[in-house]
Amino acid sequence: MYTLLSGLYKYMFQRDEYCVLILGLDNAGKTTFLEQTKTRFNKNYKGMSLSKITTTVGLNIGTIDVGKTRLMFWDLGGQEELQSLWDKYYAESHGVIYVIDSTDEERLSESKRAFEKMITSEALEGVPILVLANKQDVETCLSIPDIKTAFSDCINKIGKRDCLTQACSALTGLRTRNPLC
Ligand code: G3D
Repeated sequence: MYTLLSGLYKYMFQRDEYCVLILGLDNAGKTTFLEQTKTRFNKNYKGMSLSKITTTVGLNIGTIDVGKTRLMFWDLGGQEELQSLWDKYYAESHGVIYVIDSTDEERLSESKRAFEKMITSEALEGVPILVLANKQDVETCLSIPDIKTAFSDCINKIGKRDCLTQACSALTGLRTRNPLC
């Protein structure tokens, strides 16, 4: 009887939980994206003002529920010295959101190197990746084809996993769909 009731309880109330890493260089907009997501999906969430967010040092955590699924986001600091900590979280993750600052052409190759290191990690093999070309609200930003060119030599390292690139603005919530790979 207990087993039956506990099974019923689990069926009705237990959620599938997935852990999603938010990675990218510092200043790419990871925390802004996380706050925007929490504000949109959590009805009563009163987040901080998006324009007042400063770069992540350490780790920010956020949770949203979508139907019976719970997504736990881990927004990791992107400074060079913190990138070495990313792989400590790989084994736990079910997906990665990689955020690129589309306004920062100077650091695009640095972002590509960090991306390449991440996708070639064995612990992330097969884990789906969403690449966000962020800050598309800025008129002078790089386009998806520009970013695609800069990242072109990584594409064959993505393997068979699902990978999609999306142009967006974490600040405004703007979204346009531009599949890259
Ligand atoms: P990080 O967590 O990746 O380090 P943050 O990045 O979320 O802290 O964002 C870094 C800066 O970029 C912040 O500006 C933030 O407002 C800005 N930013 C984030 N996303 C967008 C976006 O989509 N569009 C624009 N225009 N700016 C964005 P400050 O001035 O506080 O450094």
